Amino acid sequence: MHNSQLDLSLYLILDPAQCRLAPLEVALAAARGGISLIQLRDKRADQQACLDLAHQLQHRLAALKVPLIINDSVVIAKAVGAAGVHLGQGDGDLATAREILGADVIIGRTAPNAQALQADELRFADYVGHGPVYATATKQNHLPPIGWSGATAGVALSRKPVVLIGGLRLIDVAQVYQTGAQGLAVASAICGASDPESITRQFRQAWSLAVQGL
Ligand code: TZP
Ligand code: MG
Repeated sequence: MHNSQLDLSLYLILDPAQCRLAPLEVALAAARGGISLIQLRDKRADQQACLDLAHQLQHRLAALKVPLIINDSVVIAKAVGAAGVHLGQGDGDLATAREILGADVIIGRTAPNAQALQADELRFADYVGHGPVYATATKQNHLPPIGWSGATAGVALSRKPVVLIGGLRLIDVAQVYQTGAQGLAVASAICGASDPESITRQFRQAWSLAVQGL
């Protein structure tokens, strides 16, 4: 399965509510800047608008070989032929998602604590999202921030690749790498930028430097 080539290093959470430019433009700019993965996190009530945006993104990103992950919805992921789905703790069980989507589709799970990181159900998942590292305005009613010591402990505990999330900025990239995580997920740092391509490129460079130990 192509999931073994999963590159979580720089993971954009594309949240239309956070975007300064049109979401599709942000996604394409991030792709040019070197993003490794894009998750559509569209909390709008208008399901048709979500589906239309998912279709457009899938069409454009597949051509650029950037995997598109759909947040919350196995149905939308399946309908648009997305590369994957990301499911929070309340978004349904992973065994069913795997059964519906098949072996080649990426399945991510939010795992905010030790219990979730060690859950048996993760045998159906390809990666976990862990955090929030910092408090963030992007996610409503999020759990208390885990900080860097929590993030490092979580990564050590996890049997799945970990992407850290929550309030992460450019200055945090080296620290993310030092936890042993496979990458970082950011929403507002890229969506809220006036030049999302440039900031993505800076994230990419910072990650490359961290990998090289510089
Ligand atoms: N889950 C935990 S924190 C978060 C999600 C979806 C939001 C991350 O957004 P930002 O703007 O990078 O803090
Ligand atoms: Mg969810």
